[in-house]
Amino acid sequence: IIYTSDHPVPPLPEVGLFNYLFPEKPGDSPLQQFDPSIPAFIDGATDRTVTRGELKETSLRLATGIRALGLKRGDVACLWGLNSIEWALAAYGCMAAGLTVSPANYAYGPPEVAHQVNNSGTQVIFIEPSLLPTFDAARPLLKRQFPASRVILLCEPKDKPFPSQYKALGEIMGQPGKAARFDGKDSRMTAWLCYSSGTTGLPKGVMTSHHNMTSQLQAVNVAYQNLKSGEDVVLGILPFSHIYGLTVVLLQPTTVGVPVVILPRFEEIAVLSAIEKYRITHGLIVPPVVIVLLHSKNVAKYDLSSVKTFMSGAAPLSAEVTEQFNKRIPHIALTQGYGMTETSPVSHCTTGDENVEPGWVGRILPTFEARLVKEDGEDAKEGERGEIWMRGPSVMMGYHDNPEATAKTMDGDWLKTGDVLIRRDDGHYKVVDRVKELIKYKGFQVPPAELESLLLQHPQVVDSGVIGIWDDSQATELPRAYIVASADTTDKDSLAKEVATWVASKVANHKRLRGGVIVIDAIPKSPSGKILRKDLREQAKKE
Ligand code: AYL
Repeated sequence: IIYTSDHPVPPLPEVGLFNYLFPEKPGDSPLQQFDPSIPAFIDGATDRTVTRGELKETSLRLATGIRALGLKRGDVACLWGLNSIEWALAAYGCMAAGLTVSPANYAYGPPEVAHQVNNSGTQVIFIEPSLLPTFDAARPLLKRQFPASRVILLCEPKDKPFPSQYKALGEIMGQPGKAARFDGKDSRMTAWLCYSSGTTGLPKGVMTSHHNMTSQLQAVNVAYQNLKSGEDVVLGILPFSHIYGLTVVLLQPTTVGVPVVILPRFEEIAVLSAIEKYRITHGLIVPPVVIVLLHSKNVAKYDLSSVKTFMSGAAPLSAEVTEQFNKRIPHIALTQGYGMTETSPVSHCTTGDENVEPGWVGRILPTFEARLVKEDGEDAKEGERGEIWMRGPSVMMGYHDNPEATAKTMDGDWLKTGDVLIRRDDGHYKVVDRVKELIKYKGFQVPPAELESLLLQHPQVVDSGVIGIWDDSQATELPRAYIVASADTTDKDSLAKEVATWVASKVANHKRLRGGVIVIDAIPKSPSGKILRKDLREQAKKE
């Protein structure tokens, strides 16, 4: 049984992402074109504004500068920093130059960023100056040398650290060039390379083509985010380096002429005052932010009357939390989306204007097709649980340089998501379980395989299994490690503590073992040696 959307499929362009956003000739884009004087991005801390006209011109000037560095269409750029106007400009400049952009998580340490830079084949890195020491620490792990010309700082020239061997973004610009073209078949070339562990193993580069992304933006415009130019303003706190912030915050508002107020991270007072100051109408958030707002004493102190919608996605939002939120802030519609990096990302959402049951993720977006497959391979019937498989023009081209992982994840052109959903007769879906390894801490991916192999490097850990423990109070999973201690271990409690601290010193903040470290006698395994995470989860319930 194949399910589709009730919405008609919008036009799906076969053109490069940049020319879809800023067409060069008629026929490049189905999008309405807007006044160049409308703001595209506003820095929520400094008020600095970039208009649509400036965004386009700066991107085309950057394209010339990027080409002058010897880079060409299809080469890979890594973008590394917190959300900022410079980050946004660098991203649009790379798109104009036709580079594949691989955005890295700000919190990454040297081994994590080295994995992504090496695996993606990054040739140029755009980096926030505060991360230079981390990058220098990663250099010995890199396969490629990065001469000073291939390291570009994400800051204004006046804010460059002094002395600096590197140029700031504004210092590499040339005369406005032309955007690289990706017509027809070329629209299947990789535009974005975000990293996701998928259903198993280490983070892999998800090849999101120009066509994948333009199809997603077309679908989102019809069915996900109803934004109107001249009326709406979007809150830009979700990291642009994760597909959620990238697609729905960095790119989609530009398609409809709506400004984004950029803030580097979620900080309660900064967000509330930005909402009041800029009359923000739409917030893209994750469940832990809903919890903060729910319990915040500050919500009443700010004027949030401009807000129409908060869309929560990337992790489960329960019925209880939704109901509490609706009671506390009734004028804001709290909607929910579901999707994954591999679907560019949104495949399901509620829209706020229909009578949806709280805790459900709504209907399928146009362009997507879905199947619900039971463990025995049969189709799930109404109300029955099944793994959801997705198909359509926004499903990734595959994992970069990893045909084995691609083959395991795809069944023909169907993507096996590893998520278990139920579907009601009226086309609404609810996420009820996850059958893949992935843990999510506040919407960020925590691949257990990565933590498990790290744990084995600890001299007193002989085996390990990592799972997520649900924490209601923060509406997130917390990564927990079960470890087997070496025979010479005398004090298991202090080992557990020591291992948690040791891991924290080696991984990005969101991967810390906040769910604890527990020493056990043996890690439950299948006869083939696979960790039986289900058994660990059962054990956790008993503790
Ligand atoms: P990735 N409820 C439960 N689990 C979810 C939900 C949800 N609403 N959304 C995503 N997930 C889980 O690639 C699920 O296990 O996400 C899925 O396979 O980092 C995994 O997260 C994907 O992790 C939205 C809604 C963006 C979702 C997204 C996708 C974020 C990318 C915008 O409105």
